Amino acid sequence: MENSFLSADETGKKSDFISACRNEQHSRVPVWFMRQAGRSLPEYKKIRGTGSILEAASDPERAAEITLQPVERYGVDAAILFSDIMVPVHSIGFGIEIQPGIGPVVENPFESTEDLKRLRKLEPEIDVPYVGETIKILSQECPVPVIGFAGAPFTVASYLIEGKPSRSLEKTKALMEQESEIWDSLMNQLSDITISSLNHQIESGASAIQLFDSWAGLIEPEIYEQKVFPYSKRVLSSINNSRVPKIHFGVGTQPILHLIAAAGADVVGIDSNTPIDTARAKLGNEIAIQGNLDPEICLQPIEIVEKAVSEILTLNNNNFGHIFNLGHGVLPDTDPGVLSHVVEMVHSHKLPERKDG
Ligand code: 1CP
Repeated sequence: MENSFLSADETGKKSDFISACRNEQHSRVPVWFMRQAGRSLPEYKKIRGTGSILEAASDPERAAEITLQPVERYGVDAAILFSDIMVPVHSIGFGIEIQPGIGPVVENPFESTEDLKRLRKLEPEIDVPYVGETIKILSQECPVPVIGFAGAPFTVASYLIEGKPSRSLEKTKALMEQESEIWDSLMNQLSDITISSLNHQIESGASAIQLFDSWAGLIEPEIYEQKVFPYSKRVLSSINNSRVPKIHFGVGTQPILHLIAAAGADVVGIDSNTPIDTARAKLGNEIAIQGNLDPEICLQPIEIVEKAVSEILTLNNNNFGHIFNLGHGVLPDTDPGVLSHVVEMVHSHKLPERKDG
């Protein structure tokens, strides 16, 4: 299926989000929030059901409705598919559960060569047909572009190896440094799975994709460059449709920002510790930037939120290549009213006409 949100010049169907991804002229700063779906919204809790998020995500009608909820509530400029980065590896039977309040838990974590046999190629139409079906429903019903996504091979590998959420990533670091061959095979297999998953989402109608390498900033820059970067680069360069913008995001990536861009991103997602002007000084003005309001600030009094939003808009200096977002995902205790207010504030900031045409 053709995705319908190409740039204004291509279809006449205008999207500020797609224009900003391409650093093209538009009048209003686009905004969406990572983890905007399925978090604190009362309407989500109502239809979420009691099973695992993996069950809710595998029901296309319900997953499409959850994806649309933040679009309707906040008026954001993009929707992100309701799914999870662990869906592809779960679907091929690696033995993953997503436990409420914890996150992905692996019954038998990845340890040795033997475990490579538990991975295989992803056949999206057979393994995750519901992802395609959800996006097809959204192509009809969603008024704004739908962002498909995947976890980058490194971040997914870290969950498979650690077995549960971890911020020290000790086992992952040990494997990548001491078992080079196993690491390469694991990363190659995960890259293939990620590529199939993203291309399937694009073929089903996703208008942009985001590669989440959430924990890329937890390893040393030199190690990132040798052991992680080549695989993310392969993933991003294997996207079949060159017109679909590619967003590449991680937390704590300031020291490796040039590599996050060089992996093949059209948009670099930055966290809240990397001021936009610092990111631009490193990356230049051609590449678009997404971010970066601190999600913790959204728990503060509204005046503090307003000040932080204005500061980001000021630092952006009316650059067209900016998509307003948080520096990481929406925190579960966030008042939805605060996010609606952020959207109003961002939208009320008008961009001037581009002088260079
Ligand atoms: O807006 C959305 O919520 C869209 C759907 C979405 C996305 C984009 C979910 C649903 N998960 C994700 C991506 C995801 N999942 C990432 C990348 C983004 C990020 O860095 O936050 C990561 C690291 C995960 C793994 C994961 N799944 C965690 C984090 C664990 C950790 O290490 O801290 C958690 C808590 C989950 C469960 C999950 N995924 C999604 C939801 C709504 C939930 C909560 C559980 C539930 O409601 O049952």
